[in-house]
Amino acid sequence: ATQEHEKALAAAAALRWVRDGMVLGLGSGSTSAQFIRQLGAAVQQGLKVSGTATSLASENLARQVGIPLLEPRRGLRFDLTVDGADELDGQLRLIKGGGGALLREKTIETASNYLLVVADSSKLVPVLGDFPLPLEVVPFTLPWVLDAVQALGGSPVVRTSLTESAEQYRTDQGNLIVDCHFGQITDPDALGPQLQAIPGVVEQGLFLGLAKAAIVIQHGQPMLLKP
Ligand code: DER
Repeated sequence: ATQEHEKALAAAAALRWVRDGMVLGLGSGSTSAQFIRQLGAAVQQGLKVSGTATSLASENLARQVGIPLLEPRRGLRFDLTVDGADELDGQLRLIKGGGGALLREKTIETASNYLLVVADSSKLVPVLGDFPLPLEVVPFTLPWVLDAVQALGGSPVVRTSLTESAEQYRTDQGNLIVDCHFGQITDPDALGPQLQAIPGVVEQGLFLGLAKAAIVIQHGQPMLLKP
């Protein structure tokens, strides 16, 4: 199956987890976009759900397909969040942030009772790290963040805009993204907190202990993985 078909398949399998009345976290990226579109169709058929998106792009799409949206408010928690990943390992440790949405994703997913990851077959890896680890960084702090990443053994690259190649990419919050090439990350549980501790790093792309299950396409079929 093509990667797009696999993403649609994973999204359809995740949709079966949604029940009337649920408050949903809506992920970011192309797999989540498939889920949001399919969820919108279900809402048109009468499904009663509401949700909060993990990026402005997902918020715009959710609004477009008619999913009732909830503004951030105290005490707001999510019954289920469906989101993609750039990489996941057998313990459901994730690298996320390929789409630059990692801050809102981690915020919503930390406030969720259940994070269900949806992934095509390319995402499941034995060891995290082939995908460069994204950091969201406050612009002023960039030089020192780059030094600190290098001191931790990473090769940091400041992400440039997809359109104006000279421009630096900016997140929904106006921060920068630094993609860090560490090679194989043998101890993600140690590296995550080290990156988080660097002044100016607003969020880092290791999502540890957050995903409760993952729907991963294997041999063209959606498989349910648990840690
Ligand atoms: O940026 C993100 O965290 C996205 O969820 C990303 O990890 C997955 O994007 P994809 O579904 O387009 O592969």
